[in-house]
Amino acid sequence: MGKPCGELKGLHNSFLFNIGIIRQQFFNSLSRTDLGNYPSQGNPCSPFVCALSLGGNMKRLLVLIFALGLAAGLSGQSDDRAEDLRIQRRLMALKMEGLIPMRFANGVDGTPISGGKAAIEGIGVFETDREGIIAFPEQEDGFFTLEFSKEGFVTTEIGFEIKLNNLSANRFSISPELVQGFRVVLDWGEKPEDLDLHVEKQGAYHISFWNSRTAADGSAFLDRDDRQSYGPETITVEQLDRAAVYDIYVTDYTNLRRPDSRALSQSGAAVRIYQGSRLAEAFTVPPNRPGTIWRVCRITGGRVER
Ligand SMILES: [Ca+2]
Repeated sequence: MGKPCGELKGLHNSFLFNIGIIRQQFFNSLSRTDLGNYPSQGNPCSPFVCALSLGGNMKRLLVLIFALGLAAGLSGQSDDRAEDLRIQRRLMALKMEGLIPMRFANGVDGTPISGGKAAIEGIGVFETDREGIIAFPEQEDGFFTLEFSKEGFVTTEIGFEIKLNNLSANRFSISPELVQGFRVVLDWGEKPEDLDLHVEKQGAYHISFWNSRTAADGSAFLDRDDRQSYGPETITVEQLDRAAVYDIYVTDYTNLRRPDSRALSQSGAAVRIYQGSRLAEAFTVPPNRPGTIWRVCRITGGRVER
């Protein structure tokens, strides 16, 4: 979801494979079609120029200009973006009605959780609709806790702050239950667009979008990368090695070249660590600090260290 992709076909509907796709704005973003399917990178909402090289022969280079909605092959990504905008408009409409909306999503695939129960201390119990949304009346400023439950998901306690009827983050990702191991889920706000979650098992593997997406032995993997705000971005470690040390951190890819940026600190980022069928720990990014890396925590001896 949210990952731009599409198909390249020849005039007679034949699949075109082994074609290099080069985004002109990002010379390093080269991908190759696999049986006609191609992945793409970057912000899908801006028109872009891309070059296609046939079988690596640059003399037969074709240059195409894609604009959003004009290239049929890109309709998948525009659908995702349109859906996101539609949800944002719906949340805005609820706020105009004097309500405070919240969204709940599956931490592994980002889909909405419908029929979930959100019990908010002192306010009431609400059931998520088919878009995973609840809405409750405006409140005085303060700190609140809610307990989210649904069969098949880890019952999760979430603390949040309401300030001038706004939430620092209104989207929460909930982990499906695990049999063993642990799962790390990152949520954040609208800005920056691309945060990256990392889990590094010392001396063994480093899982993130930019490192390995799957450990060599298959015991840990990136379930989901998000590059269009909000998350979730999720890493599952299927086997918890109690003798190992795991470092968990978040980087701000959008502002990688601006080390003094405060965007990560202001992103409302939250990391939840689930073990088995329980929420082990929850962390929120420290406010008002410059930097593009947030060292969240370490897991040693099978326990999360704060
Ligand atoms: Ca990301």
